[in-house]
Amino acid sequence: MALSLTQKIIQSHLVEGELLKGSPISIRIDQTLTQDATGTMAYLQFEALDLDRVRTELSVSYVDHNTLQSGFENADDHQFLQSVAAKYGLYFSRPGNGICHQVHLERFGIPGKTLLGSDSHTPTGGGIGMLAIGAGGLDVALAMAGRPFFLTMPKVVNIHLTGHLNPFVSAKDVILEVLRHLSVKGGVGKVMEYTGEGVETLSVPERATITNMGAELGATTSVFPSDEQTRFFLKSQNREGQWVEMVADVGAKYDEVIEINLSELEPLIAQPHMPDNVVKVKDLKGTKVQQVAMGSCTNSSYRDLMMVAGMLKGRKIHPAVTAGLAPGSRQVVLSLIQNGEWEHIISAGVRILENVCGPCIGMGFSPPTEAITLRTFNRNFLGRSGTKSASVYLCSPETAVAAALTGEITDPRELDIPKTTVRMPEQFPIDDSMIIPPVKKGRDVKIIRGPNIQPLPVQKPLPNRIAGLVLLKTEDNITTDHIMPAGAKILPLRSNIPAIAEHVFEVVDPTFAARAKRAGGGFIVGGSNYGQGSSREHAALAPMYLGIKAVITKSFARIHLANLINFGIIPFTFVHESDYDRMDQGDELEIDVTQIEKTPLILKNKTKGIDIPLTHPLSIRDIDLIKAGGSLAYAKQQLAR
Ligand code: MIC
Ligand code: SF4
Repeated sequence: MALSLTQKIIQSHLVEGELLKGSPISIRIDQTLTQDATGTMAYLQFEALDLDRVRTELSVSYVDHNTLQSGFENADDHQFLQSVAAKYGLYFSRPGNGICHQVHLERFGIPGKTLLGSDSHTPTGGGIGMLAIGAGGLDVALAMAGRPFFLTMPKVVNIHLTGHLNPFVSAKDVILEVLRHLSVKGGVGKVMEYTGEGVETLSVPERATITNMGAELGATTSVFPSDEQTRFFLKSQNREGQWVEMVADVGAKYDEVIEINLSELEPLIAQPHMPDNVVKVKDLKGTKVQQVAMGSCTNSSYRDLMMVAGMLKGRKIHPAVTAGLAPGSRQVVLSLIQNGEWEHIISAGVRILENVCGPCIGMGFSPPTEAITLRTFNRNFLGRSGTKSASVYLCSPETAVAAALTGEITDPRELDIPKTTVRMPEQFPIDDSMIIPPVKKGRDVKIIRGPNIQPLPVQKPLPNRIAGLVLLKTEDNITTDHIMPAGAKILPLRSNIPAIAEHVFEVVDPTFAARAKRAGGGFIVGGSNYGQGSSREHAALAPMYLGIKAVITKSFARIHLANLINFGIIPFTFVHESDYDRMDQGDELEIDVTQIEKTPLILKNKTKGIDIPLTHPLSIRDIDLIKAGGSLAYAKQQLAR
């Protein structure tokens, strides 16, 4: 049978199951990555597994999220992570070296390999032909322990590209077009596989922009073939030896086909507060802009910063706009310093931030009250920028620079700037001195644990009956940024669950944590696509700590669903979606879960005096795991065998 590239990579890594869409499978993981904001938990969990060393081909621990260090907390985490990496045989990318996904693409990604990362934008690796998937920290810890990764065999959607991008239209516009078409839930249960002659016209970083933001579709991942462009990129990184050709078989069948003619695309922009709220840039022409932020794992590559520098050359940032740039990696900055382009960015008056996530996750550079800010990032969820009243628009570097120069939303094609394209270099400067390689014998390394590193809370085994109040009823498309916000105040508490739990649902209802504690826990009722966005398992772990027993929704997003199961919170869905309307905050509920295998289960809404049938997406393994008190307890039993 002719296979798609996705199916080929899955088949060559298959541990259990069959290539039957919708059925449970498990795959071998070759590489893992973590970042500091999810990594501390992942390594606490890995430690709990009592192994000497990671069992992957390669595992890398990056520090890129929590680097403000306005107190001891972030710095404590960094020391902890560095000592863990030394002890267990991981590469450690030091703070300031760059954003995990950008650096991984440059220095570690290999076509045809599997990569599991504790960050939802891990699919960036699809730009180099990897099957790169985002997951919760616990799943990554288990992969580091050599355990397979469990997922549902995805549908494969073919995005067939023809034509070529016109000047000032870029890869970001491609993925914004896909989001406009499919929405933030259009990719759930699917892998987006790019083919067609348009693919050859895109460099690896451009492809990575597209696969990166495929996360916003809710997709399992996105993947490009590995071809001559991929070889060229690997060669420029002194890694040509790691290149292999990876393409779909001729005649491969796809579950869906979407045609995009690159030549017909125009500059696009996502309006507040969802990445799929996409319109043409020209439709917003003239809207005044107060801030422009460039960078993030979506748009901070050599290609993007060269475009920014080229457009800024000899020009100045508009006096009404503050512009900031957080470069993707030290390598990108070094390249632009060496070729002389960096000067144009500095001369124009751009504020230079660290080579980290920074403003993308609300770590500094928050916009002013009620400001309009144009960002080259991937998420514009309410409050994520650190300013709840601000309006965040997502766009390409070209559109961002156009606004920075004119002070208003402007189609970059209308600027009086010669239309240029960026040529990728034959050779990048290679300096891995900020990546500390694993030590041979880690056994004697002592793990450094400052006071910000608190022990893991554990879940109790599943009782026969769960009861309590509906503590919150939410709408559709609730993100993990709503459930467990990030930003400069909360992010430093990622390795301290009792402290971070105080902020659960803060942007939705600041009384939530106190009410949950007072009630001794309870239930959350949600709409569809509940838990989309970030992979942060804190959005499950902190509610678990507050005593949340089950979340009852119309549907769940993939990574959050897995995280809930991992921490023993039962994910129920309504048999009849209309029953959502029969539930209110404050209702008293009771569910008998002795026969959890058999659906429907009956939820007794005692306040309303009605019975509501519930079901769940749990596999037999998931049920065992929930009964065992969560994934960690279950895995320890398995490894002990
Ligand atoms: C994000 O973009 O939301 C993050 C911060 O990178 C998260 C991970 C986290 O919350 O630590 C993600 O995308 O998974
Ligand atoms: Fe960092 Fe933003 Fe990328 Fe998340 S989306 S990894 S916060 S740059």
